[in-house]
Amino acid sequence: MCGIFAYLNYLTPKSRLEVLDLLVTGLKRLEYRGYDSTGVAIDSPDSKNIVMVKRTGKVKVLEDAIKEHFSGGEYSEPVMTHIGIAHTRWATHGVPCERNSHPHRSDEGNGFVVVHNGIITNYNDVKTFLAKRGYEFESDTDTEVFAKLVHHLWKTHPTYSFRELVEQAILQVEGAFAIAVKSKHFPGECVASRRSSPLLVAIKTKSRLATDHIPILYGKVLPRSDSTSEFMPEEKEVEYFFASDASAVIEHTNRVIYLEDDDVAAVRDGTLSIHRLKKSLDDPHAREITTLKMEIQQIMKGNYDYFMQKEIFEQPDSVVNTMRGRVRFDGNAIVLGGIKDYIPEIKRCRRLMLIGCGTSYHSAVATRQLLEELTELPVIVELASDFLDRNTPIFRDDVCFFISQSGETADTLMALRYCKQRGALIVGITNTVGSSICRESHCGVHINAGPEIGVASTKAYTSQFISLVMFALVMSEDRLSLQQRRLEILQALSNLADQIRKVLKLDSKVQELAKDLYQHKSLLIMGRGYNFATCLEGALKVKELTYMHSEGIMAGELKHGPLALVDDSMPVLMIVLRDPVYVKCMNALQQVTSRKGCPVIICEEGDEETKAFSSRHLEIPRTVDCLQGILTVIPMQLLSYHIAVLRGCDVDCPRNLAKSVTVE
Ligand code: G6Q
Ligand code: GLU
Repeated sequence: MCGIFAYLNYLTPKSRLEVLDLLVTGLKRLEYRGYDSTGVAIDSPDSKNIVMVKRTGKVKVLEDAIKEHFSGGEYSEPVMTHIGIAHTRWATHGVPCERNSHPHRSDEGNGFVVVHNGIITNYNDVKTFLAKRGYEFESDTDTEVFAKLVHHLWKTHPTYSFRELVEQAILQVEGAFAIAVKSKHFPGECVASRRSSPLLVAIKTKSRLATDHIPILYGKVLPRSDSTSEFMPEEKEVEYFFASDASAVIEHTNRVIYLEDDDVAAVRDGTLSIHRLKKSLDDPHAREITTLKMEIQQIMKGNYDYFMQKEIFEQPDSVVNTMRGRVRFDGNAIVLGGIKDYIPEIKRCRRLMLIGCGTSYHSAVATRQLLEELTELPVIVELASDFLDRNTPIFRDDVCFFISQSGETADTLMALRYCKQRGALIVGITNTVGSSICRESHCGVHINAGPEIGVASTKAYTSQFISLVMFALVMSEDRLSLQQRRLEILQALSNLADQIRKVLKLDSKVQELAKDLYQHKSLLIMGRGYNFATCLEGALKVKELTYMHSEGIMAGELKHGPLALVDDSMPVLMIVLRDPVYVKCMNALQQVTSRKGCPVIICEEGDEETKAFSSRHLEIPRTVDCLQGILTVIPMQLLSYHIAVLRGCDVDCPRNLAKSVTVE
């Protein structure tokens, strides 16, 4: 949660207005990560001070404030070297308001200013320490202690470099953070670091970089003449961007370095160096400069009103991208390059554990039955937070899957580390190349759904679903008795994109349905078997986007309680498809209609018998039972989207939420 963006231009003249423009655009790209308040810090026109603007609300409010605040001509003068930092917040400590917005400062003179993503868990201790030394705090955040701690260290260690000050401060704080620090005492320099929250450095030069890695420095700083240990571009002019993720930098450069936990990246005199205080045996000697494959169009809305809408409609393509290069429909073969060397080990395991949060967890629920069928192994599905609360026993012969769109979710990452320490094999299923979960897994599958900006996950869900189906198919490729079943699934996968297109054509019908439902207080979504996950996921979408109460109900549980909710006014949606649990679903449907319930039925095309139970239905094409969940979830995504629009909710940025939840 929260987006950090910093921009440093070295010998590349830019006016402060241009810098502000860059900062605001960067924040807009990161807004999905948190959007309750924002702020920027740049140099004053005489470069002797730091000026900050902060606002409650979204980046647009900040943008307007900047236009108002910086109209003077002095801000249009080009500066050769400058560093600006910016933040879009998802509050964890202190309500969203200007006072709590980032950047936070060390003192009234703005000596050091900091933007932070994460939580400093020992902030109370640090605060008490600093308060005893005369520091007064002006916000309720944990972040402010960091700025003041750096200031305190600067006063007590006047010979320390900027990087050393930040390093010393980092040693004193606990918790999760990505930070970027700017100082008026160290003009033109920027220091950034991370622990458990994501951060990357992007490099822009005029000509192609001559190197593809930056060596890591350990311990105290080496003499400045040791240029081989630092990144010094061929030409002197260089621009650096620090950002929480790649979507904020891709329009400027595709050359990035993903920082690792406890890396400290410092830019001084246009030179970037990466330091670590301690060296451990498995540390690499250098950080790689990666070339991003993302295209700028991928993060633009195009003709759609909202990112979420665009992402729903991208699903015919995103599911194909997930299978691309992996599924060979002609030879019925599947290769998952990221895990193929581990398949023999996985086949020998005691059990498979699938761990995630929210929508990612639902993708595990959706595919559990197929995994049990095709792997013949016990499959355990866990919510990461609950899994950790229980200190669940984990063994060396367990294979643990960590499913996460962002690859940064704190609960999932903590669960990963817990299982890794206990010797389990770690498989990451993520959408974000270079994310923490990717890097910390032994092996994994990139779902390749493309950037997902809307906070409510849509295309990532269907791609996670398919990735797990592909894994089940790989695990069963040498099982003779399962070949017919595999062929049936492969055949269905090859038709999936067209069938999704067909389901998307229900859009206007779903919109009409949304008009019937949007003023209600509640919506129950019922189903079972392969479609239970759709009920959970549909209800989550409705809750997060529309702020209506919604519940996904296992139809088999109806008579054990939820049936009491049903009457002639309670909106109910029921998934009743022609699969092995059809008869049971029909029982549930009858239980609902005999309590005067008037459900909306999701059924198979042309299923007149089922349709006869209600006047409102959505028909979806027939597919193999284990893939139905992909087709049934799409009407739910559309429905929650349309209800949200009708209720005037912010579709891409629902209240109180953030795309990447990097705190526990
Ligand atoms: C749903 C949300 C949310 C998300 C979890 C886990 O619409 O996006 O439920 O799925 O917060 O996030 P990751 O998949 O990034 O770990
Ligand atoms: N803990 C900090 C705050 O509440 C940062 C939260 C964030 O990651 O946005 O301000």
